Amino acid sequence: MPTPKTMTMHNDSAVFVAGHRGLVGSGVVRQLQQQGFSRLLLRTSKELDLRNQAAVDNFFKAERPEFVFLCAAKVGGILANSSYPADFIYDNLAMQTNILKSALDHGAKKLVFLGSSCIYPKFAPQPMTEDALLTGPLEPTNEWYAIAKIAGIKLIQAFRRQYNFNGICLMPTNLYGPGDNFDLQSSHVLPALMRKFHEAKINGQSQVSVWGSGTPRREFLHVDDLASAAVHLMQHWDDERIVNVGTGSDVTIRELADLIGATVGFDGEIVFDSSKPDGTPRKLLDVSRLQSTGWRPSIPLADGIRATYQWYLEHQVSSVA
Ligand code: GFB
Repeated sequence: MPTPKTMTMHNDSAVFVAGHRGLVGSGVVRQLQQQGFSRLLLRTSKELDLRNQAAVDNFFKAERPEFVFLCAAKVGGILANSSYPADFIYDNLAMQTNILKSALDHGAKKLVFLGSSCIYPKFAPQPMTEDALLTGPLEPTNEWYAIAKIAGIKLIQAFRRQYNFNGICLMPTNLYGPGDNFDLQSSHVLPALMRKFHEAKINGQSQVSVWGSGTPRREFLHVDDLASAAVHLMQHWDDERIVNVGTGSDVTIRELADLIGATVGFDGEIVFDSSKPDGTPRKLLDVSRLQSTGWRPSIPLADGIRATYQWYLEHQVSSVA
């Protein structure tokens, strides 16, 4: 089987960042701009509905992106995932399939696909190596999203094998940072707690409710680190083997809550709401494959939380009721 040719992005390469308004896509755009890439192709979801195959195909036909970062995805926290299973499986399957097929048909040189650490089995040995994929049952709260992402990986591996298409798959851990979703129902834990603690401090509340038992462990990566890894791997990884992207260390939800509470300046009580799900007990990535490419994260969690809180303070007016 022939191996796809190594392809390097140049500053004037046409680069499509799908989902550039989201947490990940906006981080990738900032990273590309900082590194001097000047031909970025960007479309809002209003301008281009990625679930519409004909629209996606027309876009690729007209613009001929050479490199593609597939950051567009329907994402959300534990409650959103279990409340809207159809959106999480359908939207993700449709967007990624349309983009991949058009990238193949219109000669894109390389594509980076972003998956998620929730593709691994609920009780995978920790830290989770890439080989844990498809070795056991998934966490039920997010199996719809996980199945879509696993299908994306398999689609890319099949395109590589059958069509010599140069696509690579990165599996990021839980992400956070500027541009995150702070809606209390649909967000992930980190932005949700930041907003809850902030509003409790402003309103003089003595308690904040944190979902679940506080014992699950999660690994958090700042989106600017993820974006730097994605650009690095676009330039330096050419292999059908998937690559975990994380920090290699994790915290309990209780520790995270303490850290965010201290950063925000909330000095009341934290109460755990056991009527809400815990989800996977632990989700720590083994990052040896990533490290073997020479990449390391640079933003410690405490610094990242401080910077994200600063961003939240500057942008919260429109996001807080
Ligand atoms: O961030 P989160 O929703 O995602 O929840 P997952 C992580 C943990 O934080 C769970 C707890 O144990 C939650 O119960 N938690 C505590 C909270 N308070 C809150 C809160 O106010 N809001 C939220 N959202 N959680 C998602 C998956 O799983 O992670 C997705 O559903 C995706 O598929 C994403 O993989 C990265 O880590 O549990």
